[in-house]
Amino acid sequence: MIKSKFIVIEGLEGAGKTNASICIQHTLKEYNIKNIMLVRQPGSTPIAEKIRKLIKNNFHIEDFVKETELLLMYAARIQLVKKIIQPALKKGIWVISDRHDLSSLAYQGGGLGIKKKLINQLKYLFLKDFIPDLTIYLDVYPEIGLKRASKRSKLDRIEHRSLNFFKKTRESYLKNIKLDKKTIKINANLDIQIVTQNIKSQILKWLEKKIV
Ligand code: Z5A
Repeated sequence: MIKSKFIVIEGLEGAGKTNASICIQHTLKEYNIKNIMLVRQPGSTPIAEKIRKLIKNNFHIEDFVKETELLLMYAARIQLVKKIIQPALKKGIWVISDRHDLSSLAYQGGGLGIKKKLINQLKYLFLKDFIPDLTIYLDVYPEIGLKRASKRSKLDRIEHRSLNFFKKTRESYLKNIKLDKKTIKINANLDIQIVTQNIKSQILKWLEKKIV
């Protein structure tokens, strides 16, 4: 038996996080891990879903100050971690999260220019050393990811930002994952079947290591 784990999927829009989440879930089930919960950030509690709507949809009320955007992301995250994720892990439930704090470092840090030190201080203040056991980072060129996302549905407030914003966001992801031994990078520009196969084999390798 492996103790329940917190697995995070990260990447730009259109990277294929939805597909990755299904793939990870199936791979865990093949391994006889059946107690699994899927969550998304921001969101997945009633309050966090309200914050999600506020962040994604309000183009026209007024511009968000970048620090306000960061604090709202953290408010939603703290609500989800304390109310849902940590209690689930304690009960032996595995949690797969579509995004976590690497998103704040990439979007509000890299994209909007808030200092990394400040974001890390905020994280430590409320979540201490609570970190994912594994992060799957799906690396996609913004041009490709945004094209996929725009085919799927109307773009939201953040998705309307410039290509340069998303280039800076990706650069920040790449810089930050270099420092993190618990992150696996997957080339998400490739055909969806190849990406899925690569995620599956990386998850299986990781699970093997957890058992030994
Ligand atoms: N945000 C933030 O700024 N700071 C934070 O701390 C957090 C979040 C936590 C959340 O919105 C927004 O909040 C997000 C970041 C910000 N905003 N932006 N921009 P969201 O959850 O709605 O947005 P998202 O996470 O970016 O979701 P997404 O666009 O749905 O991305 P995805 O889940 O990775 O994409 P997908 O639905 O899996 O795939 C999109 C389409 O591409 C779909 O039709 C797939 O079939 C297709 N696809 C996927 N992979 C492939 C490949 N390999 N080839 C071809 N087609 C593919």
